Amino acid sequence: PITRDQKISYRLYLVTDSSMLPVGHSFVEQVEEALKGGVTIVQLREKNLETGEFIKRASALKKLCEQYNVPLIINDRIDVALAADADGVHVGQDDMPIDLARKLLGPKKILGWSVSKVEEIEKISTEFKGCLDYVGIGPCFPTNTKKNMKKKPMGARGVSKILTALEDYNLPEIRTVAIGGLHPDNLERVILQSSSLNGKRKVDGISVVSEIMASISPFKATENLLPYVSNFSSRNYEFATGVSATFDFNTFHEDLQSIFTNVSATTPLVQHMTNKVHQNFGANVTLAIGGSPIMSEIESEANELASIPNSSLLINTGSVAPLETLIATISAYNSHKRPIVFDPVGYSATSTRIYLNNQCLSRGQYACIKGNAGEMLSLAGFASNMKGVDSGDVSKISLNELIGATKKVAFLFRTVAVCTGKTDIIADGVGEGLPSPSELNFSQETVPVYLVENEDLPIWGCITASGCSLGSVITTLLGSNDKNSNRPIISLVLAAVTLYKEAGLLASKDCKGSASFNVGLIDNLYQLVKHNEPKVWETQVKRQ
Ligand code: TPS
Repeated sequence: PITRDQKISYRLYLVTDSSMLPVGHSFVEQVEEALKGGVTIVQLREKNLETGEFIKRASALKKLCEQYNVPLIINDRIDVALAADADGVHVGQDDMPIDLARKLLGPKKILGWSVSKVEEIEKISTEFKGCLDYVGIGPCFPTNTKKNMKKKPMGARGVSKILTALEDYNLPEIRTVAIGGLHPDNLERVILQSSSLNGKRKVDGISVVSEIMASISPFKATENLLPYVSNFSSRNYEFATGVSATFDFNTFHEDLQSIFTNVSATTPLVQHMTNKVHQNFGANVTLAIGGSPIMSEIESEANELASIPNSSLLINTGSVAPLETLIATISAYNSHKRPIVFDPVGYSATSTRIYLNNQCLSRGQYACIKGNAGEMLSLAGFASNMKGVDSGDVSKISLNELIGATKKVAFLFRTVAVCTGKTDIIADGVGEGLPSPSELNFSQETVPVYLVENEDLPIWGCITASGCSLGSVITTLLGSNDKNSNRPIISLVLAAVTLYKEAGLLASKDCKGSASFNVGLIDNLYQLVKHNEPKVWETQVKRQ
């Protein structure tokens, strides 16, 4: 038998459900195909079988799993597990307490628990100390598999919270799998984003039900999942932007000129889903720097737009588009590996906005997330008193605190986070700027940070959509990227922020007031790109 002291692989954990088999498929054959395809651990989950039938099925499955040297876990029923001599038991929050389960199960069998809260991890370190082998963390996403699901989907951010708690409570022995609504279209970002804040812990595997049990070709479905879980250590970002590059800050300034040349050469198609105040200004800003703006909130054309070479997407949640349209568009750009910039307008101003923004955040991978100080602080989970969609009273917040929040957002969402303000803070949570792309050296603390600064210009606050339009500039530059130019996201974001701040500085010098500043901003963006001499710009990027 397989015992808990052996090294168990949780890489690809199949949880069964006999109610979702395709017509004509037998339960045992379905599981055997999955075993052949490469699942590393199996859980028999039966909610409606009589005890006798349950034991029969468990015994049959035990024999089968043995042939593949894969452990068999029984859901909930310790008696069934003992009767069939299965290798372990998985219990949910409403099932038997963990210490009791361990007592009944004896010292050798594997014991797992479904968790979703930090308090549950605390219990593992106190009253349940030494009892458990692994936890199933979820649900990540909505799922139809579990009836009457009481818990809300937690997204990768929730998984990261649990992984961070396992580090905080010093539980290195507990293994982890993520579960709930996991499918090939979201696995890469879930695996990339799920990480403890100290960077030491990723999930050990993922667990699925419907992806395999409801498949007409369970062997293929399993085989298809394996590559996602077999390279946990990579920080490869190619799936989100189609490019893969490393960043060298020492040569960044020399590259600036060709970054802007490449924008004109590629004329990126920049889809804006943005608020009405920004639409016209954003379109003009995009045109001024050589992009081609399209204001579209039509779900049925998202896929076509995303498939156009050098397309990119700006989502500004001041947009009036329905959530389903936003999510469908996000999915389209993610699946075409085209970059998305996310601007969570007024992130925590109302519960409606928190919900909308969190839904968007958990349903996509973003190349860049841009916000003002208030937005960045609330995204990072630090308290912030947001007033409407303005940046609230952040005057008492120090630059260091803002840098901390920006690093956290960058790391949590594995994105390039931009916090706008007097000093713009850019944090590279993709870690393209690190000399050695070793996953284990990468944590919230080691996220590289860059600062862009020129004069303090209060006039920025006197025009509408100035922050939103930085989003347009970043998105345009990201759109210019493709396999041919293959630039790191961070270099394009830094170039965009520098250009925009420089244009603002020049516009402020010869404006009469906010209206001519507005016009001057567009004029200067146009001139700066046309003359393309970044060497003479006053605005500078520093590495922190
Ligand atoms: C290892 N659980 C949470 S979500 C879900 C289940 C069964 C359904 C996912 O289905 N962790 C482990 N085993 C469990 N039984 C649970 C958690 C509970 P789908 O992949 O079809 O979305």
